[in-house]
Amino acid sequence: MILGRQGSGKGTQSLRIADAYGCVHVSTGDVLRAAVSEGTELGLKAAAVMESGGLVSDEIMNGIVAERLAKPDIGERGVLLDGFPRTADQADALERILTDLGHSLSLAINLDVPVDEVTDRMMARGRSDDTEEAIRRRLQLYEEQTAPLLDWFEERDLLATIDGLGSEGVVFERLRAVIAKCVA
Ligand code: B4P
Repeated sequence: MILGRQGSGKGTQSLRIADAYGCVHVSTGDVLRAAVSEGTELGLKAAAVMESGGLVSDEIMNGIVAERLAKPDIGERGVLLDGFPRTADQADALERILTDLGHSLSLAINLDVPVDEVTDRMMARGRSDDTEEAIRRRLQLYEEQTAPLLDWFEERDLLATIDGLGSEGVVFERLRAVIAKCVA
């Protein structure tokens, strides 16, 4: 799985990793954005939360991930989780879901990019939820809810912190180096 501040490039690098290793890419942000654009019940619930820079509820997110990880392609190809877990409750749920399915987590990548840089990247990205206020709120929630998970992964000896500054290609080579140790 890959975690990091919003705008650190998780989505960008996840596409490269999935392409290089043939694993399934599960992005909770993509699932939510698809639901919003299709106007489903989930999308209607998620839209306002995302626009404000908030986090969609743990109950909803845990349900989405549990359902997706139960599909057979996950066992066949392996999975890269992008943007989940983001809270302690989601991390506990992930551990339970994987145990129930007979799977386990092999690596947690922390894509480390400083606040000033992710702010610039999100302003340049210009997604509809990238307003100044939403960006400020998202980064505050990251420090409060997601950053403490780094200790959770460290305690389980799963954490690798990668410098996310530099070109996309340079960052990808750093990621490959840690993934290689894990899949060897
Ligand atoms: P996500 O879809 O996960 O997106 P993100 O964290 O904002 O960005 P990411 O890190 O993927 O950065 P990107 O590659 O786009 O979340 C969106 C929202 O969904 C959340 O705010 C939340 O509301 C909700 N959500 C998702 N998961 C949830 C969960 N588990 N629980 C609750 N709510 C959840 O890169 C950013 C920009 O930088 C791009 O423009 C990119 O081109 C550029 N970039 C990338 N790499 C670069 C590099 N090396 N150098 C320069 N620019 C680079």
